[in-house]
Amino acid sequence: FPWKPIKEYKEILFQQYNGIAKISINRPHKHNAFTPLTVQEMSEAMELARQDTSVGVIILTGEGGKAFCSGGDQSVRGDGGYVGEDYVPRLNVLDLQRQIRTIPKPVVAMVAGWAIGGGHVLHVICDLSIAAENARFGQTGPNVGSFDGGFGASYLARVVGQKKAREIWFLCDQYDAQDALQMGLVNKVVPLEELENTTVAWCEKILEKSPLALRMLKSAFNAELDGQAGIQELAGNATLLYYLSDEAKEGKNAFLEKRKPDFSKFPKFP
Ligand code: 1HA
Repeated sequence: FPWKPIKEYKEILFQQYNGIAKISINRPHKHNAFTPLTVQEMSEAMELARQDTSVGVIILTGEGGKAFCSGGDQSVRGDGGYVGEDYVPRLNVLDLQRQIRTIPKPVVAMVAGWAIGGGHVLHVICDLSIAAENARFGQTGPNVGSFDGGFGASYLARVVGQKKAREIWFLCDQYDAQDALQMGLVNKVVPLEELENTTVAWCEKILEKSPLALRMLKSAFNAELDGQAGIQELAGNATLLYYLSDEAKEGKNAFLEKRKPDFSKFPKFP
C-alpha cells in the first residue's frame, strides 16, 4: 500500500493511506519493546489521528514481521518505571492505553510475531485484533517482576473470561494464533503475507460505515466497563448529537439573540 508519512519520529512510523492512519513501533532489534520515548511518540500520533477528521480508523502494529510489541524495554527499566533521556521513570503506556480505549474511532491491532507483556496488553485494548499465523501471545509480568492490574487484567478477563485470564497471568505461557482465535483474543488469523491486505480490507469496510454510528457503538461498548468515565464518553456523544439538532440550536440562538427560547415546536416524544 502507498503509505505516506504523516510525521517523522525516532522510534515509531506514523503513516496514512486513504482514511487509515498506521502507527507502527519501529524497534525490531528489540522485538519492538517500548521506551518512554516510543510511548510518547505513539501518544502524540494517536492524538493527531484523533484530531484529523480525514482519519476514520487506526492500525496499531510493529515493524519487521517478527514482533507486534514485546512490552516495556527492560534495559531502560529503572526504579519506579521506564527511564528516558530525562532520567525520569515513567509508566506512560497506561496513558496510551486510555487513549486507545477512548479515541472515538476504531483501533485495529495488526499482530505479527510476539505480542508479549505490555505489548500484549496493547493489542487486548484495541477494538479488533488481526493476527498472522506466526503471532505469539502472552503475559510475562510475574516472570520479570511486573504486572498490569488495570485493563491488562480486568479487560483481558472481559475478553477471554476469568479462568483463562488468570491462567494467562499466573502461568505466563505463550499461546499461538489458533489458541488466541479459539479464546476470542483475536478476530481473525491469516498467513503473514496476507496480514496487511486483510487488515486494510477490514479497515476499508469500517470506513464505508456511518462514523457517528461507530463512534456511538465504541463508547457504548466501553460505557458499562469504564464506570463514570465510560458514561462521560457515551454522554459526550449524546451531547454531540444533540448539538446537531434544531432543538439545541434554538437554545443557543435565543441566548445570542437575547430572547426567550421557544421550544414549543419540538416534539415531546413518547
Ligand atoms: O508490565 C508492564 C507494565 C505494567 C504496568 C504499567 C506499565 C507497564 C509497562 C510495561 C510492562 C511490561 O511490558 S513488563 C513485560 C516486559 N516484557 C517481557 O518480559 C518480554 C521480554 N522478552 C521476551 O521474553 C522474549 O524476547 C520473547 C519471548 C518476546 C522473544 O524471545 P526470542 O524470540 O527468543 O527473542 P530474544 O532473543 O529474547 O529477543 C531478541 C532481542 O530483543 C534480544 O536482544 P539481543 O539479546 O539480541 O541484544 C532481547 O533482549 C530483546 N528484547 C526482547 N524483548 C525485550 C528485549 N529487550 C528489552 N526489553 C524487552 N521487553
